[in-house]
Amino acid sequence: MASAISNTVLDIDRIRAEFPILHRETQLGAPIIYLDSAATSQKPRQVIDIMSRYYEQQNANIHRGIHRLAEEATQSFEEARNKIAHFINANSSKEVIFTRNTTEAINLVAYSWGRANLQAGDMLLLTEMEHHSNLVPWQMLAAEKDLHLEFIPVTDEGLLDWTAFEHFLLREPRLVAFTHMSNVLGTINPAAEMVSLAHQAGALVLIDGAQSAPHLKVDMQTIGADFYAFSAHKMCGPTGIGVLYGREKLLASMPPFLGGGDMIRRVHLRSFTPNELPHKFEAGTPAIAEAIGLGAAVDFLESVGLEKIHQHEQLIVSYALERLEEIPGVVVYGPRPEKKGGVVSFKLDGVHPHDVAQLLDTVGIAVRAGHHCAMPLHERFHLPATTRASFYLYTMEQEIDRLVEGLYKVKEIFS
Ligand code: C6P
Repeated sequence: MASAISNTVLDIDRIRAEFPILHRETQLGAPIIYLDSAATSQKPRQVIDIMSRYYEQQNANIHRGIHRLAEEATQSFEEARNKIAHFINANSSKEVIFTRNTTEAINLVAYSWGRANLQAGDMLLLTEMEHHSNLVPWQMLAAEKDLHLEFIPVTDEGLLDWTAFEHFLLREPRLVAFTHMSNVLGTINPAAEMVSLAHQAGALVLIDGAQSAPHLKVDMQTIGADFYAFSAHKMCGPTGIGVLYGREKLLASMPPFLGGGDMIRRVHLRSFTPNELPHKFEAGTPAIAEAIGLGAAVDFLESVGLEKIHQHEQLIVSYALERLEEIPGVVVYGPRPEKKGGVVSFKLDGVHPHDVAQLLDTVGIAVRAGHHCAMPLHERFHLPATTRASFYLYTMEQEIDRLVEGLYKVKEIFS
């Protein structure tokens, strides 16, 4: 049963009823408290059901067969693409490329656009708050092509250093690549403003939307980025599928990433002609059931409303910060609630973050501990690791209360 804050914006009981796993009891005989949605979200019944229905009634390969099942499967797959194009307000479904996840989407840009367009000495501007997915592909490319990487620093408050950003833009980077929302600090970066400044400086912009697309209304026309990458599994959809949005003209000018079936129009023994967008970037049999599952996830999120989801998370994160800061010895990283999404990373003095997470697990609370695939950001704050609680549309304030009780227990054990 939910209480005041939880029901301010959303009908939380109705939402939670859609997620079977939230009713699974732990060894303690109570429902699990899942505070690890930044790692992966839980899935509503309509996503699980549509994927089972696909395998029970439609399963066939797509874009190949001319039999009824193949036609139906192709139609469902392409309908999912259309839903996603609508969800992010792309100009056309040709701008929606299915990948395995955010990581593969960013690698696609590094390999295809990066290899074809960058030359020795070119500069790429990243930030200190990037997930490894938006660092390592560029490091690999920089080593191969002798590129120059620069990083917008992060302030003590957990925001990007704007003066440094403007300063770096004067050096005319070819690409600015940044996360829309940090998976550690929760910082929501002012994406549209950053894109506008980067474009004025002549750079293209890639945004890592892994943590933003699930929680904020992301509109490609308003944000204006050239590339935007996200993963289904963090937005109520299945694992194994992600999206690269790219501006159509840009994608059309880029060489294919992987070679094989479906990405070609014609093949001869010594040559091939690539297919049209979006198929040019989708070699081999794709994750068909997963794309359909992502389509259902997008329907679900839209039925609740992204604005409402964000408002709910703001209330939950404000409450979480207020409660956590009451606990002596807890230090929380990242900006104030107005500038952040539903992610709270913290340390508890004298206790290793892994011990915190392990002890919380014994009382049925799932959080993540470690560097969260953002080692340079942890180095920036002189931290080997943090404990992270992350929230979603199904998170209730009572779960925050249980987290706080759990942390007091951890303190007791280590005192
Ligand atoms: N962050 C977390 O616990 P993939 O693995 O490709 O779906 O997403 C990668 C990724 C990229 N950017 C950001 C900002 C992310 O948060 C993630 C995934 C998870 O924080 C798993 S490490």
